[in-house]
Amino acid sequence: MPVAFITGVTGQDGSYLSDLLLSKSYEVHGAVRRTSALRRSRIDHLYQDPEIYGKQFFLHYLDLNDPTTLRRILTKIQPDEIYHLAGQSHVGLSFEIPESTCDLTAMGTLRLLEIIRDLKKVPKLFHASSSEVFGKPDRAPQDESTPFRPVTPYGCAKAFATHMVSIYRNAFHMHAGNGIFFNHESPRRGENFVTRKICRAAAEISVGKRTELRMGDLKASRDWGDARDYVRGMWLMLQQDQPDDYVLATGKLHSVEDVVSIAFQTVKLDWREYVRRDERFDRPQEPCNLVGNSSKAQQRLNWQPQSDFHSLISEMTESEINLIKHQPDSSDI
Ligand code: G4F
Repeated sequence: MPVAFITGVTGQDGSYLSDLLLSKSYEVHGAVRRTSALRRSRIDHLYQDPEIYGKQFFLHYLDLNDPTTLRRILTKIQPDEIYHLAGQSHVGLSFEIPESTCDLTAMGTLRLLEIIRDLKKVPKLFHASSSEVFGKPDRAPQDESTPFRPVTPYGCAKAFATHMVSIYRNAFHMHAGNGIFFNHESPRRGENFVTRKICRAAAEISVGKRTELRMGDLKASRDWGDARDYVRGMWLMLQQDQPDDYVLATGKLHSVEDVVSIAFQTVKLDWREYVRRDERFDRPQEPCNLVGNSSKAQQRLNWQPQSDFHSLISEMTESEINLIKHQPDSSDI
């Protein structure tokens, strides 16, 4: 049974990756932060299954700024593969908390690399990098050879971590690779990311739970894919003989307005009646023209995005409607 260790296991990608690895008979260990608000809903189905939790799936309390604990856990479980997904992942928020964003995302990755380097059996490493490293790129679409020009604290922290992973791969011959992933969404997306925020609002407005949706820049555009395709890419990267960096993207740009329009269409409403512009959601600086070329992953990993943008946004909106239906009304409690 191969052993995998996942940082960020409670997030969207960590939860789908756990599902995937467990279906491939891995023993999966996940790192969870010890916070007062324990939100693990995305992995509840694994945690609450006595046939899985404690047998094939294990959780460990860990903070990425606590290297002694990290070293102890990794020495004990001796993973074959590490998937490093944890970090402060909200780009807008990185302008409010730049220092902790860099500590967790940039230095956290370097600390992990240092510990891995010293392990007796050096595991393979996947690092979740981001299209944010390209910032304002000088070409489109972007691929593995496009220079990094980040414009956000988050993008800068990811650029540092991405370079460090390549440096350790080359200097210490580690099987370490960066997945330079463009935006990827799903019903498990965090609630403060734009697609989930919109799909949830459309669903709530359609059942009369709220009356409007306040939004930042509707003209902003992104290359949005399906998270389930992207975690498959992570696994494929670590199954290669040679470690390398790969861009995963759909190659298609859509605007925030497109997301709004599909979500409201799904609930049969005209979005113009409900969506209001709110400059509080604007960022001091935005990347532009972020659209990826994933030819290398398509050729070498045989990776293809399988879901299309329209059905992804509709699925996310329908999932919100289901969640609302299954949430107990406060009068029932
Ligand atoms: O959904 P977002 O917050 O995602 P963003 O900033 O592109 O970052 C995500 O994708 C990156 C690339 O994979 C990851 F590295 C990162 O960790 C994260 O997963 O915003 C998307 C766009 C932005 O241009 C934003 O300004 O939507 C725009 N937007 C407009 N109104 C809004 C809003 N974003 C949010 N979150 N909320 C709004 O009201």
